[in-house]
Formats: sequence, C-alpha cells, structure tokens
Amino acid sequence: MEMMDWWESMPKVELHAHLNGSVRNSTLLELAKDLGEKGIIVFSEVEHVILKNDRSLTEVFKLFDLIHILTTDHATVTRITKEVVEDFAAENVVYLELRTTPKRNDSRGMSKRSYMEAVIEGLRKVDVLDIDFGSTEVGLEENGKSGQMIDDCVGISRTKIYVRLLLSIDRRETLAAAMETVKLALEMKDLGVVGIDLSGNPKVGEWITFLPALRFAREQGLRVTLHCGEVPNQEEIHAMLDFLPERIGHACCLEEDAWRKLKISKIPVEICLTSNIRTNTISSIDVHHFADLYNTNHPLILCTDDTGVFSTSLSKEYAIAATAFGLGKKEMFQLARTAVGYSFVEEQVASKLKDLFDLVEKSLAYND
Ligand code: 6MZ
Repeated sequence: MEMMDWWESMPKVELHAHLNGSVRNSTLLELAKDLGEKGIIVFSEVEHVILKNDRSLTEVFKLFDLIHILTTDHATVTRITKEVVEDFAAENVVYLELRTTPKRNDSRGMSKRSYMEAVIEGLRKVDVLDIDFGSTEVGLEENGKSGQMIDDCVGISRTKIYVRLLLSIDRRETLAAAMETVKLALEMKDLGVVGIDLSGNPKVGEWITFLPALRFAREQGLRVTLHCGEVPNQEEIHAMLDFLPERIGHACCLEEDAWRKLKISKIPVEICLTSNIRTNTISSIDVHHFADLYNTNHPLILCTDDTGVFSTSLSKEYAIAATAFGLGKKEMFQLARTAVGYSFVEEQVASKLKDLFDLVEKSLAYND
C-alpha cells in the first residue's frame, strides 16, 4: 500500500491514452442506465459487458463499439474529457497526451469538428486544478483556479496539468476520412493538437491506405505515432518502421529482423503492459519486451492505453513494471522524466516539465 502511494505521488507523463478507453466504469454504467431507460439499449444486456475484466483483442473492439454508442453526443464527450483529465491529474500525471478519434454522426448533428470542439470544451471545464492545453485563446489556458493546491508530487505541491491532443485515424476509415482528420488537426494546432495517431482494430484494414494522409500530416509539421505490431503482420510492421514515425505503440509481435530494425531506428515505444497481457498480445509479463528495450536503453514510455477498459492507472503500470522487472524508485522516476523528451509538446513546456522533475528529485530520498 505504501509503495502504491509512492507511485501515485510521483510525477508522471502519459503519452498513450485513448479518450473513450479511459472512461470511468461508473460513468459508463450511468450512461447505459440512461439509454436503457430511454429504450435505446437493454441495460441488463450491456452491464456485464462493461464490468467484464478479461477480454480478448476482438472483444475489446466490440466493447469500444458499445462505449461509442454510450458516449456519442456532444455533452457526453465534454463530460468524459473533463473526467479523464481529472483522473490522470489525481494520480499526479503532469503531462497528458490524450488521443481520440474525431467522429461524425449525422443523427446527432455531429461532425468531426464539433466532436473535437466538445473535447476542447471538456478541457475548459477541468476545474480541480489549473490546466494548460496549449490554447492560444486569451485567458483559456488558465481556468482561474491558480494558487489552489490539490496534490503533492512527493512533497512538492502541484497546481497544473499540461494536456495536448493527438487525433486518431481509425483503421476502419477511408483515406478521405483520414485526410479530413489530418486537416482538422492542422486547423486545431492553436488548440493544443500536436499530432496524429493511427489506431483501431489491427486485424481490420491496411495501414498503407492511410499513408498519403500520414505523409501529409508530417509535411505539415504534425508528429505521427502508429499502433505497430499489435498482431503479427511482419510486412506491415516493416513498412511502418520504414516510415520512421516519431513514436510507435505496443511493438508486441516483431520478429527478429523487424526487432533489429526497431532497435537501429531508436523509435521510442509506448509500452502498455496491462493492455498487452489482458488482450493476450503478450502471453505473460516475464516475457514482455519491456525488459529487452529497457536493458538496451531503447527509448520507451510506460503508458496505460485504456484505463477504463483495462481497469488500470498509470501508477499501477509503474508498480507492475517495478515489481516485474526489479526496478527501484530511482529508475522509475528517471523513466517518467525521460518520457518528457519523447512527448510532442513544444520545447518551452518540455523544459518547464523537466524543471519540475528536477525540483521534485531534489526532495527525494530513494529508499527502496
Ligand atoms: C488499437 C485502440 C486500442 O478514439 O474513440 N484503441 N486501437 N489498439 C488498442 N489496444 C487495445 N485501444 C483503443 O478511443 C477508443 C478508440 O481507440 C482505439 C480504437 O480505435 C478505439 O475505438 P476514441 O476516443
């Protein structure tokens, strides 16, 4: 318990979190009850789906379809964004790179743009601490709560969370839809959008479909991260690595030559331990590639993927890694600190975050 307090109070950086995968179970149940009462779904049929713990990769994507039914209206998108940011802030995540797939839903009068506006509204509504989400709109980057101290990063009072956004392309989409997402990201650069992610069911679609959109994103100065190697598709994995994305997520199913290519490339890897084990992408923690990457100093970042879907938190992921790979507080603190350098945030903020880690480190006595 004492160790869990330590992981929670340590400042941390989250670079791979999907908005709709990070919704609280209590919120999903409340939304499901509501839709049940309106006769849109049958609550008793979905309750156990929400509460189920062990899910295959295929079941995870079925759950996302259900979550999207529950969250698809502007007010709900705003609500879940606010809650997700506040949940990460509560466990001392000092920088959050939150990703989400802009969605069009004509029956709700929702366009990709209005979906993203609802997300931004959620950021504005965060009120348990200050938030900087990179907005250049006067007065919006601060929400008027300055000076309020809500949390302690191992002894240092903290008043702010920095949030930046990545727009995700779902592998089910068309190239035209992906292009729309990239153009939207460019239009929203002043609202804290820093990059593009390619995600979605890895068994669906082909990444090559999206290559023109990803190239365009890069040419226009957006950073790119790809879900790579969640399933063993070596041809795709090689092509993705050849594209040299700024980061990749997962990297679970790389055969020897792709693994060698990754190591040479030095592309930082977003590691999501619980997600990989729960979906059985990796058979058990003791054979997880975290160890090899860590031992060879390959850039890596510990992340959650979907805190709601996998009932985890970033603090839990740090606790799991420390126990499984025999790492102490000092090593884990350094891991969190180096993550700042792999983020897509502007240099000025990265430097502030590094200062924060330095300040916290000075106050620490690492007694493992
Ligand atoms: C691939 C994933 C994922 O975008 O609606 N997503 N894509 N692999 C994973 N590992 C388990 N976890 C989440 O958040 C949910 C969407 O994120 C992607 C899927 O496209 C999912 O529909 P948003 O906020």
